[in-house]
Amino acid sequence: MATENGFNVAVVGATGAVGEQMLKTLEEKDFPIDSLKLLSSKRSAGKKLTFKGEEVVVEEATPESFENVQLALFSAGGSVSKKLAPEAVKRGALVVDNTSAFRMDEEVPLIVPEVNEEALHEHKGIIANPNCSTIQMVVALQPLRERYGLKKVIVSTYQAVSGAGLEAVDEMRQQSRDILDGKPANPEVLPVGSDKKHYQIAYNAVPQIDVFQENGYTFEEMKMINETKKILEDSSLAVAATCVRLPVETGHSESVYVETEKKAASLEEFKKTMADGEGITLQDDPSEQLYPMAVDSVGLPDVFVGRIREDLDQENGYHLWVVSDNLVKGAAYNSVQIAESLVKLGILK
Ligand code: NAP
Ligand code: 3JM
Repeated sequence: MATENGFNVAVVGATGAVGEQMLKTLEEKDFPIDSLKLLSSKRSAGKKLTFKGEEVVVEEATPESFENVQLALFSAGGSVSKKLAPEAVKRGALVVDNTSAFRMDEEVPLIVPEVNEEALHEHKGIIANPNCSTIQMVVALQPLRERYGLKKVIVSTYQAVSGAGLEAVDEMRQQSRDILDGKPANPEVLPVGSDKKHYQIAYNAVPQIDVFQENGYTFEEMKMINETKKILEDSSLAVAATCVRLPVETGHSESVYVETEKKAASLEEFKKTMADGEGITLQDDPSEQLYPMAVDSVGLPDVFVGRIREDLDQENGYHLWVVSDNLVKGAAYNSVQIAESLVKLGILK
């Protein structure tokens, strides 16, 4: 039961790149919290983090950590979620999971509140937060889907290094310094820590995010494809993705080609439809060189859309440039929005 003040909340992976944003978002949104547990691996247990001006000691995450917890926000990797999320649910907690562990599970709602908040009612204890690249794309697609209907989506991403965690950010910074100093790059983390080979990210573009699947797509690409169909509840929607890592610290950019069922009356109407979409900020004025850029998105919850053009050959074809902070709307902000929706809908009480 909630006390009169709020909820007993646990953040799993509190010392990570997403965890840091999670604490910031809970603070900024003033989410009602009665007690807060910050959990990590053994490595960071004992470390102190600050929440609303008070020090909180980080504890090692164990099944018992979730006794008396009502809301558990997980972002410590898929294997931690697979092991501990069921333990949290067993002890009565609602879990909002930021990993890919349960996203495609039929019993698990996959939620972007601007798009499918109502699906939260079908939860069985675990709610999944989609992949960062999927979230910003479906926020941009939602107003188009509502007004024109969607037929096909082809996306190429330009993804930031912070999406791969704090170690990857450190690696990019160190490599940049080393290369400028004329030293070798020495890659050890990217593109995927556990994969066979590692490649330089500084001054490079790497067309591999997450591990390769048998069909030649990477897991990140398949996450975008499958999650988009699930969130938009449209298995017949054609979706293709190519995911690329760039030496950008924060802010994912996406070039999105979309074919709609119905053609917009005019490009102006299409742009206004986009501008009126929930969570979207339109930045689109070629005469002023106005378009979204990763560096301008940092720390903000908006999905920025610009460079909107009609395709020159395909009727009902449009091109968009979609940018958002991958750790904010792409992860922490969306999770806390889900928590707020759970309260609003009377599911978390
Ligand atoms: P990160 O910076 O590497 O941080 C990893 C966090 O997980 C740290 O707090 C770490 O604690 C904790 N952790 C690692 N192993 C653990 C264990 N065995 N038990 C408990 N905690 C453990 O990574 P990140 O960028 O924050 O991402 C974390 C996870 O969030 C990712 O693996 C991914 O699944 C998910 N994620 C989702 C999105 C999204 O699109 N929604 C985006 C990015 C990440 P220590 O300090 O003790 O190491
Ligand atoms: C973003 O170690 C892991 O299982 C995490 C891999 C990962 C994921 C994932 O698959 O959960 C790193 C960065 C994600 C994600 O959001 O899909």
